[in-house]
Amino acid sequence: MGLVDSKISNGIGTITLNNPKKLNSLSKELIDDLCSALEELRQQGVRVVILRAPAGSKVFSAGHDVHELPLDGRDPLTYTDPLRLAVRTVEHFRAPVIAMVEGSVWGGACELVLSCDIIIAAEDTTFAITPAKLGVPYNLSGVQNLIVTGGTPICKEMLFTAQPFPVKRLVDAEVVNRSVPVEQLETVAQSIAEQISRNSPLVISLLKEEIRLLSTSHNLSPETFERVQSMRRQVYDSDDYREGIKAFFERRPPVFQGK
Ligand code: YXS
Repeated sequence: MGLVDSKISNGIGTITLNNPKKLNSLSKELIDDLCSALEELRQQGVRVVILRAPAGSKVFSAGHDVHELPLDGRDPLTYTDPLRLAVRTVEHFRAPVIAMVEGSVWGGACELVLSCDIIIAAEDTTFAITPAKLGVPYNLSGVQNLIVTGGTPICKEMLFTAQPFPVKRLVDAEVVNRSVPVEQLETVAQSIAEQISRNSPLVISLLKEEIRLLSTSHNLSPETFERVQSMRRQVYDSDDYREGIKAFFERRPPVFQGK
């Protein structure tokens, strides 16, 4: 897997996002490598996986690869898009995934981290959920994941402001399990992984799936779903969507006109 490193030791898998020149942005290539690494660890029967970036990373992940956001009228976040696939793969992975986070986390990478089962972060970590800044119409399952794992109040503030939030805010809101001094990050994550690896993998796998089903059971009528989809199409067909992406590449603040 070129853009991720993967290893296994004593039933504990470790996957390291490793495309620093692109700030671990979640390109299709990186997501394909991540999903392949998880599948390989599943086949080897891991009890738990730690997902991390290289030690000392200033950026854990810069989020969705903006170059891969379509500008031809296609929905940027459909069911089969890489970010959606990555989140589902983590959510459906039979064993717990521990996100061991340092540096800054951006956009869709926040949802990927929040889709993990346990989040341990260095004290100077920040999280910025940025669709409103880029003009991207975030999708229903993504918003649901954010409010289920993060809670509506802080998720609304993060989504509407699109600003970096210090991890302390997310710990206080019980979104992140623990923040620790960066020099303790690996020890704490490894210790939790070892505790999990000593327990029943069948029970843990069942518990993970029960929690997933109970926390996301939602009856959305087809008409409501279609109405939201038409709302999302208005966004990704808008000038603002193109402006958000154009401004990113021109390294200037976007000027959204609301159309
Ligand atoms: O100019 P070069 O070729 O060196 O490339 C630059 C950046 O363009 C590139 N890069 C990215 N390329 C694709 N997708 C990205 N998300 C991305 N982020 C960065 O990496 C090279 C170095 O970036 P640079 O010079 O800005 O580094 P820096 O150290 O000054 O700043 C690091 C960041 C992460 C603070 C800065 O790059 C940044 O703000 N990146 C964008 C973070 C972001 O807004 N991500 C959200 C992407 S959209 C997404 O995830 C969802 C679809 S949504 O928007 O809905 O949440």
